[in-house]
Amino acid sequence: MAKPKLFVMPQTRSGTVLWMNEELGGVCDIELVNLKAGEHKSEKYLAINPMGKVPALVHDGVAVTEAAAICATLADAFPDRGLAPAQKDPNRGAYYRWMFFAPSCIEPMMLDKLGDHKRENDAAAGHGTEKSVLASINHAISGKDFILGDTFSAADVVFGSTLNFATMFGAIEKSGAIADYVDRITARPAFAKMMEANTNFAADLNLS
Ligand SMILES: N[C@@H](CCC(=O)N[C@@H](CS)C(=O)NCC(=O)O)C(=O)O
Repeated sequence: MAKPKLFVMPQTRSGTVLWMNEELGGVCDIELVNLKAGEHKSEKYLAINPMGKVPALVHDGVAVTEAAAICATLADAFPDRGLAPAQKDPNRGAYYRWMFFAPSCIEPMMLDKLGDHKRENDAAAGHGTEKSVLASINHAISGKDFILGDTFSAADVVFGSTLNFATMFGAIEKSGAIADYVDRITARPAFAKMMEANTNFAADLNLS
């Protein structure tokens, strides 16, 4: 079986899928897409992701975009690594819940906050309010090490990566259970390997 291929740009949301790749032991081939050189808008890349965005995955001839979907796909492709609950495990629902919550609620809330964007009708916004998103984040992680309790999973890669960005950019305060969780997941050896790979890829592309 050909290795899955990740299309990434260092210092972007690609960090999430590069971290996932490291948690799996480096199962993917990596192709750099230089956003600065406009490679994400090339005909070749738009055939993979018409959004013209990274990251993307091609596995067994199928293109997958969206960092969360890529992490879920990779976790299922390598079940022996134990990064996703089995199909019939009741925890599978919680795993999906928080994996989807990160891009659909935390991320838009973060962008609203950083862009000082006010909405007229909070009830119609799928990502709720800053207050409800923060309450949900605390509900997801308080009193346990990881999203699923004692077991680290791909949901922590997605949820944790989003929270790490949100606290780094100042959209969410890094304190209490959120600080403990972010510190815990970013202390993982695979996270450090991803950071090192990011630095090397940035040097390959002559980024400062
Ligand atoms: N919803 C996508 C977002 C991907 C995204 O916005 N990627 C940015 C880099 S962080 C990008 O490729 N921007 C280039 C552009 O839009 O021109 C995901 O979760 O993967």
